[in-house]
Amino acid sequence: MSLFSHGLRRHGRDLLRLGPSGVNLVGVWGGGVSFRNYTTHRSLKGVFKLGLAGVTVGALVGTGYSIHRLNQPRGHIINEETAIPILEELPKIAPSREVRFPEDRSGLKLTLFQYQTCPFCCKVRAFLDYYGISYDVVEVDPVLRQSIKWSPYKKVPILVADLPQGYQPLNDSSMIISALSTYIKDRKDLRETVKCYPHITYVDEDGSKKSEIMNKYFLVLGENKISREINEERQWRKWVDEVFVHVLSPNVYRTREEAFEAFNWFSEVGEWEKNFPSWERNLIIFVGASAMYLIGKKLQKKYSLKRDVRESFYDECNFWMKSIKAKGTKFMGGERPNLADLAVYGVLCSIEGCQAFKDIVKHTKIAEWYYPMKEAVNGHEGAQFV
Ligand SMILES: N[C@@H](CCC(=O)N[C@@H](CS)C(=O)NCC(=O)O)C(=O)O
Ligand SMILES: *[C@@H]1O[C@H](CO)[C@@H](O)[C@H](O)[C@H]1NC(C)=O
Repeated sequence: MSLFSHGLRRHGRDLLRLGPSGVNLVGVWGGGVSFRNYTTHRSLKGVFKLGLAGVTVGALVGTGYSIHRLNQPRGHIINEETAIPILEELPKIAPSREVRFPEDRSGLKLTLFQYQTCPFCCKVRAFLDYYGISYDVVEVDPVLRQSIKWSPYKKVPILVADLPQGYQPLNDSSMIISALSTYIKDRKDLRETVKCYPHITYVDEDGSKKSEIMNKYFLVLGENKISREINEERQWRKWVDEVFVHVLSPNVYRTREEAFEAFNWFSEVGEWEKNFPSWERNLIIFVGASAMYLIGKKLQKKYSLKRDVRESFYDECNFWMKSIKAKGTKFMGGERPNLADLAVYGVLCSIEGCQAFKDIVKHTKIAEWYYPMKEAVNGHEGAQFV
């Protein structure tokens, strides 16, 4: 019997299939990789589940919703009830940590279910930190995922707002940011705002059911002030989700050495030493880094990156920096960051400890924008607008 019996769950596309015995090592979907269902050997199962938990943390694989994919012919849209649920109760889960800003005037009570180095989770944290909005963090175990069992949506980040009407879960990093931005700007009832982001469900070309959130880059503003800036900000946010994140993984896991370095850094920021015994941590790092190295190669092809993937990374960074230069401002948003700045920054800071990051700092002008951004986010410079 093979150790990895039917492999790590997949979604979207198989990225690594190791032979007919069903050794399907890694499932990649969304932006993440999870190691699940990998063994039928009962006694080993639990051990491996635990041991491999956290590998997703390093999963800097692009989202399943790539431009590539969106451009492929679609199946049909299913007309389904898209009532957006609100919960009366949420299982009592102790937060892993609490982020508190004394100056927070948002009046929001938020819990972020996340993986520490998932780029989409970093994006949401960049937003909350910049605006100085307090939140609790629940670090989700990427294999067992008990702490999000209550949710029909199976990815992270999930943000839960404790509202007078109940607990309101918000799915998807971009939708979370749009809904909260609307709240900051108009102080509109968050529950009403959330209703403006319905899901459409469709069957894609290989017959699997998919769900997408409509309008996720749109704020729900009272007046119709569709300016050039708003349009531009939207386009860039979409670019981050559909293009920019996809250059990350092949770069972070470009060589075996880099993959190992990256996983060691994930271990550090994810406090794996605290969370796992050392043999387990080593196993995660070994299996994770080896798998992600191979997956990186597949993704390079899938997203048509250049042979030297760094070139593609530099290209995208240069594209971003040139566009800011053309505006002649400090940030894309002007003298202050906008949501596009926060999105690019959030995704990039998920790889700050990796060689790929050092290389873009060295070979592009990204630092001229990145470090002022970091200062703005860590200094909660947006707090005055909340
Ligand atoms: N479009 C989503 C993508 C979120 C996503 O793909 N998250 C990954 C982690 S990086 C995930 O949860 N994958 C499923 C899993 O690991 O169980 C967003 O922007 O929030
Ligand atoms: C979250 O996702 C679930 C499952 O896809 C869906 O039923 C629910 O309506 C979503 N909630 C929001 C606020 O979008």
